[in-house]
Amino acid sequence: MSLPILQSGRIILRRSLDTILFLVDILAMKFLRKRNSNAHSHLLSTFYLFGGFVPLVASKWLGSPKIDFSEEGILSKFSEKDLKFASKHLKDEGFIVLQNVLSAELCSRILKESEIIPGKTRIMDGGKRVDEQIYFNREAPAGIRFDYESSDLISSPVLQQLIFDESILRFAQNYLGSAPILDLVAMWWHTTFSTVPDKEAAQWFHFDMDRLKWIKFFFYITDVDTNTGPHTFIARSHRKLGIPFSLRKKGYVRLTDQEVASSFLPNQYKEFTGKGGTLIVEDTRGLHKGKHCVSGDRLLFQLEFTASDFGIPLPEFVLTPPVDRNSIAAEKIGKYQHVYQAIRFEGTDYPPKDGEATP
Ligand SMILES: O=C(O)CCC(=O)C(=O)O
Ligand SMILES: [Fe+2]
Repeated sequence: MSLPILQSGRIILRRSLDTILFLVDILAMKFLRKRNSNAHSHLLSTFYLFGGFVPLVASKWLGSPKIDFSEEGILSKFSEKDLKFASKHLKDEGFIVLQNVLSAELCSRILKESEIIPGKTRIMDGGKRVDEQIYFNREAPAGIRFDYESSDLISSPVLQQLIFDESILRFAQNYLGSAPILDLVAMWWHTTFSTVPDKEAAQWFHFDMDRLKWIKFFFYITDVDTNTGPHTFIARSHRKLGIPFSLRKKGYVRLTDQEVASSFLPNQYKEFTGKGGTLIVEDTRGLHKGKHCVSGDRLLFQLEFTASDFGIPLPEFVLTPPVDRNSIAAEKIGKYQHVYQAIRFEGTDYPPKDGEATP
C-alpha cells in the first residue's frame, strides 16, 4: 500500500478513536461534571469525521433549561414578525444582518471608549509578540489588528449596555435551544497596516470551534464598505455537513480563497457592508473571515454565547471595582448567574454563590 493511503488510514483511525473518547467526555461532563483536558481535541476530530451531527446532539443534551428573559433592549425596536424571520434566516442560512441596531450616538460613544481603553497590537503572520499595552492610534496604527481585553470591555459602562441586554440574550437562547452562557467579549480594529490578508487577524477563511454550539453577535461601530474590511461568510456552510469532508479533513486551519472556492457556489459568498450600528448575528461554525482592509479601518464589537461550557474552558472576565451594586451589571449578574458565570468581581465576594441573596 502506498504511503499517503497508509497515512490517511492512520489519521482516520486516530480520529475515530477520538470520537469514541468524545462520547466518553460528554458522559463524564453530563453525569460527573468532570472535564477532560483533551475534550476539545476529541471534539475537533469528531467534527472532522462526521460534521456537526454529534456535537449538536451533545449540545442539546448538555444545555441548561431556557430562562425567561424580557424582550427589552436593542432588539425591541423590531416587531415579533421581523425577529421570527431573523431567527429563521439565521437557522437556515447561518447569518442575519440587522441594520440600525445601534444609534449613531451609541456608536460614537463606543468609538470614544476605544480611544481611552488600552489594548494590544496583535502579532501578525511571522511577526513577534508585542505585549505592550497601548492606546490605539487611528492615524498611525502599528499593526493590522488591534485588540482590547475582555475584562476592560466588561468594565466599560457604555459597553455594559450591550453585554447585559436581555433582547440579545433572548435572541441567542432562541438559536441555541438552551440557556446562553456569555463566553466571549471582544472589540478590535482592522487597519491597512499590511497589504496582504493576515491569518492571525482571521482574514483567511476558517470555522470557529471552541465549544459545541455558540452564536456570535458582530456590531459594526464604524461604517463598513467593501474596502474597509467587511465581515464575510459562506451561507449555509454552518449546516451539519455544510463544510465538505475535503476541507474539514485539513483540520483546524486557515484556508485560502482558492482552497475554499471549488466547494461553494458564488452566490453563497456574503460580504456584509453596512453603516456603524449594523448587527450581524452568525453561526461561525460556518466558514467566515474578515476581508482585508484596503482603505480606512473598521472597529467591531463582539459578543458570543455558548450553549454549554464543554470544550475549551470558559475564560475568566474580571470586572474592575468599584462596582456599583445598584448598577445594571450587578443586577443582571445577580439575576442571571448562569449566563454571566464567567464574570468575576476582582477582590470581592461578589457575585454571590447560588442560593445566596441577590441584590
Ligand atoms: O474580523 C472578522 O470579521 C472575522 C473575525 C472572526 O473570525 C471571528 O470573530 O470569529
Ligand atoms: Fe472566526
